[in-house]
Amino acid sequence: MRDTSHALIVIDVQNDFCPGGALAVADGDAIIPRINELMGDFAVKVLTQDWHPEDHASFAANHPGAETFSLTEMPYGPQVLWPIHCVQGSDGAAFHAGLATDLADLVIRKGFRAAIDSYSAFFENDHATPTGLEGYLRTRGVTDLTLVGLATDFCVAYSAIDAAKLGFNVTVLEGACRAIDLDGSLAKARAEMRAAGVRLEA
Ligand code: VGL
Ligand code: ZN
Repeated sequence: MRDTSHALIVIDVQNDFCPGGALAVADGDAIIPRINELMGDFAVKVLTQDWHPEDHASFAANHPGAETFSLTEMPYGPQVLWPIHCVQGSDGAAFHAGLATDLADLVIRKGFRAAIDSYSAFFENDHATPTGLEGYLRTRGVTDLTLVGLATDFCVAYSAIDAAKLGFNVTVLEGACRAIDLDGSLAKARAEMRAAGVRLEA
């Protein structure tokens, strides 16, 4: 068991990101046994949950004429338009039934404001509005983070980069993550994580 300065952050292991879900990540559920094992190794365990209202601005369906997976410009910058996913209270937004959620200390929800997306567990996509996770971790004395979950190239990468910028020592276990890989997004995310000082391990 690692000491209390080291937290495991499990990103978005929800039905909609697993096979059969609305924004399924290939083999998204394959990481669950390893994540459950890791939860036993860490003193501090946090789960994140993508949690959108039906009128969320990241849904292509809320932009008449826009194609799913196209890019649009939001006041805070470019935004991918996604299929409707992780709607608050839906089965798709629930954690995968195989995930050992009972072991978690904290569940932090993100993406609940209609006008702004939140890939990162720390800041919404304006890179300014905090989720509160930084304060939680700092007040518990956490300095080191290990990140796992879905998807490597979006919510995991954004979270890892923000955490590194905030001064945490960050490791991403790529073997316990799976990617969407949209137009080279995985290669780009890996390069950006490395540049931010994130350690990438298997
Ligand atoms: C995610 C796209 C939209 C993720 C969440 O968890 O990586 N990706 N919402
Ligand atoms: Zn989302």
